[in-house]
Amino acid sequence: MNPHSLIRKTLYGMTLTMLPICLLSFYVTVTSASVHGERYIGPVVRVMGIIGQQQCVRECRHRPKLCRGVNYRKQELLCELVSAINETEQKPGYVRIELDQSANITQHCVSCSADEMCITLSSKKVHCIADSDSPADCTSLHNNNCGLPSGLYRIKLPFLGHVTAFCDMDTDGGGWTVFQKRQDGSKDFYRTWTEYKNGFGNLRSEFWLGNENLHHLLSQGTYKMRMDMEDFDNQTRYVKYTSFNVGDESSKYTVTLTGFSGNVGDCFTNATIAKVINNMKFSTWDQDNDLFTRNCAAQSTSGWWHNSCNCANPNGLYLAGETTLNNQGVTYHPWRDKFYSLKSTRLMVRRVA
Ligand SMILES: *[C@@H]1O[C@H](CO)[C@@H](O)[C@H](O)[C@H]1NC(C)=O
Ligand SMILES: *[C@@H]1O[C@H](CO)[C@@H](O)[C@H](O)[C@H]1NC(C)=O
Ligand SMILES: *[C@@H]1O[C@H](CO)[C@@H](O)[C@H](O)[C@H]1NC(C)=O
Ligand SMILES: *[C@@H]1O[C@H](CO)[C@@H](O)[C@H](O)[C@H]1NC(C)=O
Ligand SMILES: [Ca+2]
Repeated sequence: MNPHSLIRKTLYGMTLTMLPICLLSFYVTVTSASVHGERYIGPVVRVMGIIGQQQCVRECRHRPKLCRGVNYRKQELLCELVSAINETEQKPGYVRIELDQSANITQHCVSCSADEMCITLSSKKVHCIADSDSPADCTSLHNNNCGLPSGLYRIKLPFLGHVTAFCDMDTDGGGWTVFQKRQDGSKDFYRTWTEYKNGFGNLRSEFWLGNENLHHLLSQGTYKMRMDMEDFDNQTRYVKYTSFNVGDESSKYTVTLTGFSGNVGDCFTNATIAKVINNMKFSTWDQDNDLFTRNCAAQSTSGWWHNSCNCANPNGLYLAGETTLNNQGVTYHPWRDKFYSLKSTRLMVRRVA
């Protein structure tokens, strides 16, 4: 153990034992509202297992620039810290507690960043302690905590730092970090290279997580990929791949996959399909990296791993069902052909090693 982390550990140990004495005097005037049977949708910025409700509230107070409230589940002693309290949902077994972090105690913490905990060791001294131990993806959140619901969580990616992601904790065993979602046409997906690089949309509805995020997320290990889709007859299909990787920007975010399974034809790796996705570079209307003489992204109105041009176009226009436009919609050819725009799609990854 290096000296730095030893000091941090010691400090943390001291903090825990001193907390009740030190902090009560500061926080005694702070009111908090709690509601049973509900939780904040979040984003959840931190999950902590096996701690009591009062400690959960304290953990929130220690992060005055990050935490606005907590979701607590007594049954599992599970604590979720959230950074937004403007949206709630009914959820049996939960209590949600709003904290007033605007009280002037936070003035002691102005020197701490949002990624640090503010710990008061005495009335004079405030320490900013790095809030280590952030989850690397939705898989680790899921594996380390029982029964977390699907929703928004903060994860920490190499080089990029903290990023909020949508975690699917329900489908096929859970633990999926979602990188694409279509469901209602509320977001425009005909976007530039830079927008696809950085990500866009609304994590609560439709979004692209971003090629840069996706690349760094996948660089952490071996990941599976799963694509779920639904048509307007409420039929569903999925495909799944045992390995999925996306290169960096210098490779134009080249995608590689292996190990197909699913209940519909394989667009991603079936080598007998001329427009197979495997090994393709990413293309947008303003950056043509495809194998076609013309511009596939412009022709299919989407950013995607175009070949010449594609076998699936999940980022196409939201045309909602039958259409006369040839392959401009949200298509998946082996299922509902080029003239049918799907109701919903979801692409997501889960770490396997
Ligand atoms: C809640 O707040 C978040 C960020 O603070 C914002 O993105 C979101 O749109 C808000 N939702 C509503 C319903 O106001
Ligand atoms: C915090 O202190 C400032 C002045 O120092 C004051 O204007 C403000 O109202 C105080 N806020 C609260 C919540 O007490
Ligand atoms: C599909 O499901 C939705 C919501 O459950 C329902 O309102 C709709 O009638 C269903 N449509 C068909 C074609 O079954
Ligand atoms: C692969 O493509 C061929 C030719 O298009 C097709 O017959 C076969 O069913 C496909 N296999 C899968 C797994 O999709
Ligand atoms: Ca081209």
